[in-house]
Amino acid sequence: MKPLTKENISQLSVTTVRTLSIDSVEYAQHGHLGMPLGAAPMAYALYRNVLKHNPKNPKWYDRDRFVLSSGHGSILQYTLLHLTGYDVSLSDLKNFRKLGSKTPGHPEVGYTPGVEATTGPLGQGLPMVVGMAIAERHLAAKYNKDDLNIVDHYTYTICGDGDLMEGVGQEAMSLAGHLGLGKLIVLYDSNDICSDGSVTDSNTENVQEKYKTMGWQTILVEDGNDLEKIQQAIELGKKETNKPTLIEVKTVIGYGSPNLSGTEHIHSNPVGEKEAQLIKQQYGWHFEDPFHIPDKVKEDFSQVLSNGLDNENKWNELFKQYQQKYPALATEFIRSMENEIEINELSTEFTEEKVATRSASGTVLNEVASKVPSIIGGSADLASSNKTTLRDNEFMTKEDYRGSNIHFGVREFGMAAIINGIALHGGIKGYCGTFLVFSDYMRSAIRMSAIMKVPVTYVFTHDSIMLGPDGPTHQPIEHLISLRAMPNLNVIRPADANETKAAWLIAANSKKTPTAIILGRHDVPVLDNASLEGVRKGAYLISEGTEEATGIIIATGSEVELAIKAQNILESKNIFVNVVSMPSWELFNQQNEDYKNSVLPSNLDNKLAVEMGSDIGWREYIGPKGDTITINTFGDSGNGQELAEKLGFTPENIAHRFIELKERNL
Ligand SMILES: Cc1ncc(C[n+]2csc(CCOP(=O)(O)OP(=O)(O)O)c2C)c(N)n1
Repeated sequence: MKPLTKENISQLSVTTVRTLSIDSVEYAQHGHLGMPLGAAPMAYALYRNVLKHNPKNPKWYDRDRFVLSSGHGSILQYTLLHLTGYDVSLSDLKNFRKLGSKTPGHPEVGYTPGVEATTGPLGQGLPMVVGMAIAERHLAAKYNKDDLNIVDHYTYTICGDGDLMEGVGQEAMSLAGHLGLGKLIVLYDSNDICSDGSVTDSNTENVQEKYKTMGWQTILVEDGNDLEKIQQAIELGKKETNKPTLIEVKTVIGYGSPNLSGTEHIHSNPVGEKEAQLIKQQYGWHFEDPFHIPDKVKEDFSQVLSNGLDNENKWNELFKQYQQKYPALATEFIRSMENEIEINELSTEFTEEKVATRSASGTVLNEVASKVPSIIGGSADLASSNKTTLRDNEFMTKEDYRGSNIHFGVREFGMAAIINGIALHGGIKGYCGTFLVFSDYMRSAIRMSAIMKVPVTYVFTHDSIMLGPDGPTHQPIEHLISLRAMPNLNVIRPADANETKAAWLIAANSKKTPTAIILGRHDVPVLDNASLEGVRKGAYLISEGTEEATGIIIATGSEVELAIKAQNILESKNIFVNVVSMPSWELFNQQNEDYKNSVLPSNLDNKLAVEMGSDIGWREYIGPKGDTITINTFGDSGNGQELAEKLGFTPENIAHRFIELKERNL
């Protein structure tokens, strides 16, 4: 690498990025320093010279998006946010990794102005930028008119070796190549080192060749300190409009550290005061005070603010013209970007006697799409099973991004993480679907939706052993409780078509909480008393006993039908029970005690929960003397109905088990 000289103002700025990173990590006595020291020049090039952004308005619609996929190098991003004038102060840098700070351990969207996505789980930054780039192309295709390109920006990320080793990154990059996302540029911080040592201990593939075959333009920058070459590579990336670009920038991890650079020993943790001094000496840094920013550097970065303001003003002018020419579209665009579009009601009527909730979902989703112009989504190659296709819309292709349907291919994890990126971009409501059992593949991305408060919708069909012959690998058991265990995720398992409609209303109007709608494959009756208000409250009395109830059968999804049939059997024996449909634990938990007690009175001991899934968690609702009919083993291959009977999911057995429970509690 060329030595850095402080004569050059850009180099001095890069050095300042490095020294601020050193000081912040030393101050915190925690954090990853290796990546920031190696990748500082490319991050500087982006923030100082490339990004179209206005630090004073981090929400400007047409800003370039940047995500630090190597989230462990967060201090690099915070340093640049500070230097370029975002609302991140020097004391925020000093509070790096402290409780309640704007500078958490990994970048977290919503906490730090200028952070577009939460990163840290390696690999997931890549699908999120792919999602953002898809969103940009889709909105551009939809809203840009004549020469009024109101949506016209690039998406950038810096990723590391770790990101590119993760499967989820590869799923997303493969789709990005397929869709020809020409405005996506990935800078690959190629330092050959990861946490445990050399990348070659586990990886020998030719990264560039690999992504070339996936339809990417690839460029090599041999010296990660060469700002000019980095800049040129980015320009080449911008010129290639039909392919996404991967720029492999060769860097040295922990650049400048005489004893640790180029090794895994500087990947994480502070280097200590002595080594920190040695690194600064190596840079020719003569300032004694920590967190020092030379005036020349401040001046250098001040250009970003004036450029940003100019760019945004130009866009404002453009948008004014657009508003004059296309007022309705302009309003729709703003409302979509602000996520203001709400649905008051859905008019779909279900007149059939029986309909599978997955089919009802498909019908309702299409009505939702007719009311929410900004909805896009798809399935991981199971659209016809998940009923996720928007019938009046095309599929998105490389040639035409207007389609609201996306063929995600068999890439569940990538799909979910891409949907997060699409939603984070703004302007679009995202959904995606697969079988419930494969939610495990997507779990980390679902968790990221919940952490980031991104209100995407997951459509999970084939929700129980009732799917039958595909057998235990396809029959979900622990999945419901596993999803319910996740904070800030609404899990809704509707009992019938009308509860499904309610679930979609909740999902489509959600502002900060993702929703998992859990749907069945087999037909269930359209129930008489299914209630939107009841679903909103998570649980409600769907069928009242004709005389004072001696107990309650609580059921979810398709088991509500069985519970109501069991209620009838019990009534024929003069035993009266109420049936509670409980589509969502999370929504029920949010109700006040009076409501909860009115639905599940604490003075009624005989509570029997019926659900084709694990019994974990039901005790809270059935009380100390209640019981469950659930499944705590894997299922079996065979006819779904026969399997259900074998496992006790029949009205007769439910009635029988209730009588047993009642007698036990006498
Ligand atoms: C999914 C996931 N697995 C493991 C980690 C822990 N981890 C953080 S950084 C890292 C190594 C990453 O290597 P690289 O991308 O080369 O980063 P560099 O060493 O250059 O900083 C690991 C394993 C993580 N954050 N996410």
